Amino acid sequence: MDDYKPIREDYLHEIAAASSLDLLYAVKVRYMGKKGLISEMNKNLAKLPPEEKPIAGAEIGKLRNEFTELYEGKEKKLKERELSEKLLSERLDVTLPGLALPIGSAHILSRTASEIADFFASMGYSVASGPEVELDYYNFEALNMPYGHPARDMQDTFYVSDSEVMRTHTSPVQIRTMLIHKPPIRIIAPGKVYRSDYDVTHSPMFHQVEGLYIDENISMGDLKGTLERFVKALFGSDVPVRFRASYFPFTEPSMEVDMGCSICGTKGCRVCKNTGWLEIGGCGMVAPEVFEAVKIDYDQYSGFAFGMGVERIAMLKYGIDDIRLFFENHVKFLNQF
Ligand code: 2NM
Repeated sequence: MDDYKPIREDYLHEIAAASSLDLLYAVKVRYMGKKGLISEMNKNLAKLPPEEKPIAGAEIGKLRNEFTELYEGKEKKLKERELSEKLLSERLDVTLPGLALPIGSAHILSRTASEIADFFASMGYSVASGPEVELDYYNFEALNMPYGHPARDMQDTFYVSDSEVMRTHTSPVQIRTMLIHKPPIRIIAPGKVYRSDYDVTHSPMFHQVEGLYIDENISMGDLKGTLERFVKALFGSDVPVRFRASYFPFTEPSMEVDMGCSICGTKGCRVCKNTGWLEIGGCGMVAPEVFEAVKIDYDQYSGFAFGMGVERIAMLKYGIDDIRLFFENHVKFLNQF
C-alpha cells in the first residue's frame, strides 16, 4: 500500500499543475492509459502472494476511481475556462456601425440608353439585339451598301476578316429581325458599334439606339410624330423639332432630325454653330432595296427606321463637350450624374 502513496501524491500534483486540456490529457495517459502506471500496477499484482492480491487489487481499483474523479473534475474546470476565454476573445460588438462602402450606380451612358429605351417601350417597341462581330452581308450588303460603297471604306470599318466586320451601326439587328419575323415589327436595337474614328466627338466604340416599325400603311407622318414625341419626352415638351432632307442608302426618303438648341434657346451659340439647331439623329422610310433583301412585300407593307448615338444624346442633354469623358471614367465626372 505504501508504494502507492508517492504515486498518488505525484498524480495530485500533476493534475493540479495541468494548465490546459492537452497537458491534462497527457497526465491521464501517463497514469491511466493502456501502458500507464495503473496498468503496470495491475500487472505487478501477479508477483504478490495470493492472500495479498485481492487487497492490493481493491486498493488499485480505489486509486483508479479517485484518479478518474479528479481527472474529470479538472477537465470540467479547464473546459469551462477555455470556453469563457474563447467567448471573451471572440466577442463581437454587434452595435458597431458597418463599414461605409461607397455605393455605385449605373453609368450615365447606360442611364441615357435606358431612358431612350423606356420611351420606345411606352410606344410598344420591344428590344432586339445581335452580334457585335457581324457579317459584312448584314452590316452592308442587305442595307443597300454593296461592295465598293463609300460607307464601307477601310478607314471607317474595322474588318475582322474578308466577310466579317465590327458592326458600324445596329441596323444589321433590324435586318436579322426582318428575316426572322413577319410584320408587324416594332423594335429598337440598342448596343455598341465600332468605327475607326477618334477625336472630341468620335470614339472608336460608341453606342447607338436604332428603331424599326413595319406594318401596313406606315407613313412619314407616323415617323415624324414618333420622333417629335421622343425629343419632347427626353428634352422637354417645349423643345422644337425639325426634319431636314438627307440621304441614307437604306431609307428613301431620308431625313435628319434636329432639335432646338437647348444651350442658347435657339438664338445661336458656339455649340449649335449659330444655327439654333442641334442634330440628334437620322431617319427615313425603309428603302425598297432593303425590303427586297429581307423578302418583305413592299406593296403590302411600309415602314420607317431611325437611329441615334447615345453619347451624342447624353452630351446634348448634360452639356458634355468631350466624348472621351464617358470612357475615362473619372469618379468625379461620373458622380455628377
Ligand atoms: C439611321 C437612319 C436612318 C436604319 C434603317 C434600318 C433598316 F434596317 F431598317 F433598314 N435600320 N436602321 C436607319 C435609318 C438608321 O441611323 C442614323
